Amino acid sequence: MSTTPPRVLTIAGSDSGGGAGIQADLRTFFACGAHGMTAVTAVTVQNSLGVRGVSVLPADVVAAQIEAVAEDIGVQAAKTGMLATAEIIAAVAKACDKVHIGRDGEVPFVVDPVAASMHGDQLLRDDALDALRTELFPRATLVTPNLDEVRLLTGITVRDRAGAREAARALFALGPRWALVKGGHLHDDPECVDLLYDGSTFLELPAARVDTKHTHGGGDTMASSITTALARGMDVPAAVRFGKTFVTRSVQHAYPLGGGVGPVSPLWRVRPISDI
Ligand code: PXL
Repeated sequence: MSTTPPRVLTIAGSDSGGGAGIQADLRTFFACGAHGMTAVTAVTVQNSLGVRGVSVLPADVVAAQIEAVAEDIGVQAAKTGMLATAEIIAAVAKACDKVHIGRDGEVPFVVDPVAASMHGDQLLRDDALDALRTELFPRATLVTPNLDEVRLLTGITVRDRAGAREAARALFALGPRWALVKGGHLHDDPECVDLLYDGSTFLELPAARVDTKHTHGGGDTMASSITTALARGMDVPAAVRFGKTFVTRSVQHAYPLGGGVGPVSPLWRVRPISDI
């Protein structure tokens, strides 16, 4: 017998191609030494070329998964990914309140406001954006939008580092304790600078841009590694620094897959079988 590792929960959609969504979250949790649990929201029919279909689960089934694992196994930190509909968002908010996940409960809660895939496939219905803003953001310990999601959520188009500050202020005004604006989509910037804001102090986190098109699941991997660090008791700036390093290394180890976009890979943390 050994010690039970930190238990972390992802509330997210399945990517049949194994690169993003709950599959990315689980492999990141594992690579960071945590026990991963899932509340599945939707099943995407997907490969490296894009999303062919989406089947959304009933909102009460999503809530029941959260409650089942929280009541028995316990959750040290949780994150959200693809939530698909306003009904699911409302059910997640209610279930999280019940089991004390989120801002006024004891359990750190990372809200990654996934809206679309890299191919532009919609993963969140239009009418769900408002639910994300009003029901989940005020419960979040940390929100982690990319620049496309920033534009959808705040109306601000970020073009430079000053714009990122304006966006961080607007996100913070929606109620999370911390907002992280991820600069990876500013393709003209030779660095990927993320900006963390707690309502008073800005923390810039730069990393060199990696020259690869294989970045599927990058946002999920970053949010999951941050969530695991929070479960281990790190504070938010330390957890975000860890997540930034973890995702940068995972992008450096991204690999081609199928005919399209390959995934970032946390496999750099795992020893090959021959090393046993
Ligand atoms: O990387 C965002 C994301 C999250 N969840 C699911 C996805 C994607 C991107 O494709 O398919 C299920």
